[in-house]
Amino acid sequence: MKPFEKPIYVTRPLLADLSEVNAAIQEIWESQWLTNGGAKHQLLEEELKKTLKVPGLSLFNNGTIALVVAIQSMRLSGEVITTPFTFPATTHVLPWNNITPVFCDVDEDTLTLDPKKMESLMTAKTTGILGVHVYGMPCDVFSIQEIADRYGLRVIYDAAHAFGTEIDGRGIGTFGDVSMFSFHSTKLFHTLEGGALTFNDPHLKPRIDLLKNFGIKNEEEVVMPGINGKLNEVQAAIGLINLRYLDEERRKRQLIVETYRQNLAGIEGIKVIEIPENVRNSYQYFMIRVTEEFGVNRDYIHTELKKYNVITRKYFYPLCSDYSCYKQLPSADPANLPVAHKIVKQVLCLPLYGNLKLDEVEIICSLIKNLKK
Ligand code: T4K
Repeated sequence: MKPFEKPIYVTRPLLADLSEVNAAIQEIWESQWLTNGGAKHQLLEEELKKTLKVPGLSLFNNGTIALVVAIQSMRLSGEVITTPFTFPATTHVLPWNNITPVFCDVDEDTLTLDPKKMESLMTAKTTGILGVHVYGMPCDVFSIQEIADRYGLRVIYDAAHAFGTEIDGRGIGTFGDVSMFSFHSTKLFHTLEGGALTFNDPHLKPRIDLLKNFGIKNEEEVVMPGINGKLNEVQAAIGLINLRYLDEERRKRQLIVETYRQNLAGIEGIKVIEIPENVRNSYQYFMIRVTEEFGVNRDYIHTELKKYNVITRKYFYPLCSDYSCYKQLPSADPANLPVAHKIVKQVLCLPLYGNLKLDEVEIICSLIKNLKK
């Protein structure tokens, strides 16, 4: 088989028709209102509340700053229990808030926080749980809430991958105290860079909005040490346009995922991510696990596919607990994280984006099958 002429990346951003973008920018220019909670910002907040089925939402300039603010909004301190199997941003927001991350192992099937392993990690300093709906797969939100209630802890979810994920029709952003969504260009729904916090408690909105705007209450009062987390009007406009393309993008991705599943079914040593029946998929990533039975390992597949111009990604290798800045923490000891250490060597995200052609998906699957020993 010949390599693809152009690289096939793990993802490509949804690009709206440029004429729509130009028209929106013209409107913004005419209004002379470019940022600081303008009309498009307000409209996008309202639209996203409906799309995500959440009662409260605040937009941000990126998901990471949103998560920093989520922790501030909950007044967390001391130690927070979190997963090592995630993008660096999830862990990093804790030391940015003077909090020590306490790594908890993940569940072998969902690859999210394992509630059964949480209680042994609690200390008098524990104030919260920070879970990640990795690849849009929901954490065990019910068990986590039960534990949090018993110990009086706050629950924050990193839902960066979970735009549109629902459990039994309930928006994923309604679980826990606060959830963060990322609207980075690599996400199914994006605003170039951007993000949001969602919450059920209506009293949180003023505090979160103050925290993202320097704590400025009015011209003469600054009431808390806030940061600049604001999304500008051009980004909000891109978001409003991209919302029009959302259903189409989801449908295209669904077909691609089905094609992968059909073509990879029954291959010994390739496990495809299984989203439970009562869960609506976010179609953010298509992850496979390469196990021993395949005969060659994940890294081999990753390298070989590159030779054919297929650029897969080992999201999320290495574990955050193995970064030089965290590996000295007691909870980062591999003995505490056996499942995470096992699965992190197996995971591989294959290309998934609306414009990926189904015959390209079939070729990628054939290339993988040909590598089996
Ligand atoms: N929590 C979790 C669980 C996350 O996954 C993330 C971000 C965050 C928190 C933080 O949210 P933000 O602060 O970012 O809103 C990318 C994204 O930059 C990052 O947002 C995302 N997760 C992560 C999973 O993926 P990289 O380092 O893999 O990006 P990069 O530049 O290698 O891009 C991946 C591929 O996407 C490229 O090979 C090609 C394609 N691409 C990328 C960009 C930026 C394009 O085609 N066009 C583009 O403009 O992190």
